[in-house]
Amino acid sequence: MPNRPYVPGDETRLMTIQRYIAQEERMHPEATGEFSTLLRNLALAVKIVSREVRRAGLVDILGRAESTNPSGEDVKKLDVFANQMIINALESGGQLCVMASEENESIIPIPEEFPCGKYAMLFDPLDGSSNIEANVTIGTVFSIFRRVSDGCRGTDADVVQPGIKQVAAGYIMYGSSTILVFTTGNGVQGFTLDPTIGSFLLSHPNMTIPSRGNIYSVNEGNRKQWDEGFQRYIDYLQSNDTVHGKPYKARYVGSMIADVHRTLLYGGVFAYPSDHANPNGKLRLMYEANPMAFVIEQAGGRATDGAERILEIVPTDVHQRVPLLLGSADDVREAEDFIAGRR
Ligand code: P6P
Repeated sequence: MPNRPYVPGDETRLMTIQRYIAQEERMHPEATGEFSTLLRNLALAVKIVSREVRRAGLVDILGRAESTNPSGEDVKKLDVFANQMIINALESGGQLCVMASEENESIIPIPEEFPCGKYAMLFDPLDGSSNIEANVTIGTVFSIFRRVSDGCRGTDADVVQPGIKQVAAGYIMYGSSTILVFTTGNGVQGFTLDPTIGSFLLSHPNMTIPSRGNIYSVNEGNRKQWDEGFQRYIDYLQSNDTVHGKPYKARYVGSMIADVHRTLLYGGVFAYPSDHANPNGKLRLMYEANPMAFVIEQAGGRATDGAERILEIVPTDVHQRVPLLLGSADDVREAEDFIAGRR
């Protein structure tokens, strides 16, 4: 059955995420159904997170949680809720051997009372949460690996793997609508939540990114700390060269998921590069850069640290930072040329 996208109003063409996952499972005779159940449970968890995000201004869930995360960043009440919601929804299903979260310093073991499975999942429960009070788009990012350790309970080795080993990755964006975008290595699919029936419906089948765009997305407030090559790249994008489609437009939300989703749809480049103050950039490799790199590459784009492919970086720590450039392949390669001094 083709992945017929949902046509608003045509209720006979519903391709729910459940049906899509079941269809994918039938295409893999070796599938045991564990992976499908994991995705379904994650979809359920993020529907509840979406509900809380949408009514955050009406219930006592805004504001700080009087704690900081492993990155030393203020934790918001909604961060805590989203983190616990995802852990509670997934720890008992029997598909995971271990989890890791931006909000938790160490790995999150599966409690003894629950069976353990063959997958390990990392997630950023609510990326961009500094924007919550301003009602700016935020989101959840996830990355799933097959376990590498023996035994039942997982270990650090199961969550600290190169991005090329991911079996699935994606994000849920709580924006004007709630959209779940993910890949299992077979292209990129987007599902929009229809709150009237509580289902994610296939709205963006087989998403692909243009080979070149005309938008760049970076925090220009860091300009004076950027390496010289990246400064020259942004100067180049701002040059008055209309024959070659310049100047590019500047768009920066400050929520990675919103900036990456726009880049996926419209093309161009999103960057959080290294700078003199942050030689490893700001974004996290394991639960921000890796999942986004998997999605962007599966959509035909490119994702590097300015030189090396993100997915081939061999990690050493679950919370390590990495410089990130991703988006249209031609744009990212052009940025790399400036960074390397080839232009
Ligand atoms: P800056 C949000 O806090 C976040 O982790 C990402 O979602 C976003 O891309 C980045 O930080 C924004 O950082 O330094 O530009 O505010």
